[in-house]
Amino acid sequence: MTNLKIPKCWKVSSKPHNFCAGCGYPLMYKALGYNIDELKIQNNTFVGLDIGCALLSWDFLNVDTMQTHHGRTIPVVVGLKKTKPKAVGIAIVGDGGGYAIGAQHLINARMRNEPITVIVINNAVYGMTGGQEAPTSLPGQKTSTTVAGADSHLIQGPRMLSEMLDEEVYIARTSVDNPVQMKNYIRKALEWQINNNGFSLVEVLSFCPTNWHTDAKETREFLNRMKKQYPVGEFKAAKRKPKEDASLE
Ligand SMILES: Cc1ncc(C[n+]2csc(CCOP(=O)(O)OP(=O)(O)O)c2C)c(N)n1
Repeated sequence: MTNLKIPKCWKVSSKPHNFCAGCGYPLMYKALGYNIDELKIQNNTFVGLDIGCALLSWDFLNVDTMQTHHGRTIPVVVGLKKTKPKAVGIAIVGDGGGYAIGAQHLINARMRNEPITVIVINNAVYGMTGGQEAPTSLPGQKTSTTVAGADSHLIQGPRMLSEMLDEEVYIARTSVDNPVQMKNYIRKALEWQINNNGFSLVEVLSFCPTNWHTDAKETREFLNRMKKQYPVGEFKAAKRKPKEDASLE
């Protein structure tokens, strides 16, 4: 029998999947699936899917999933985690859901150190609705709402969230063209939630050839352009000593 190297928690009956050809989401799911297998958390994991292309993956893995309005997945996963504190809660959102319409939820989940893992798929556009400008669109990027080129915000989610507080969290950025790093960072984020009962986030720079209107070579080049604006790496993994409160002296 052919040894298909797919994760054990992969839902075979839901394939072929619903994503566009060349999309990066399935690559992230492979990395997430291997980690769910290795950590043996398949029966104890729930995944919240934001509206956006994430919704296409409600049955991608054999785990419990739920779907919410655009931008609302993070508070729903926070709420579920409160009812099931021993479960592993994962919120999967696009860059629009995480950094625009749902930004308040992301900021407050991080401020409160909610024990969930957020995976932000950053494809530099609003993918599901036809490639509109997102807060992550690159300078000059042509999108369906910026035909002359985006006047970009270049929102730096991981840096902003890591610098907000000294409190210990795990925050990293990776990209779908580096599967080993992607799997490693997602693993660390899940372990952080499980072992430290704290907040973790991995931003994944991802392909969207459908809305970028790119061929295979141009898709790789666009992702490399994204990496220049959005550096990959771990933003905050180490414990910092709390600052002394001068007012108490
Ligand atoms: C409350 C609400 N507002 C707007 C929409 C319309 N909507 C659906 S998906 C989407 C964009 C999603 O973009 P992003 O979060 O970047 O995810 P992607 O599709 O790129 O993965 C929008 C605006 C909605 N479904 N719900």
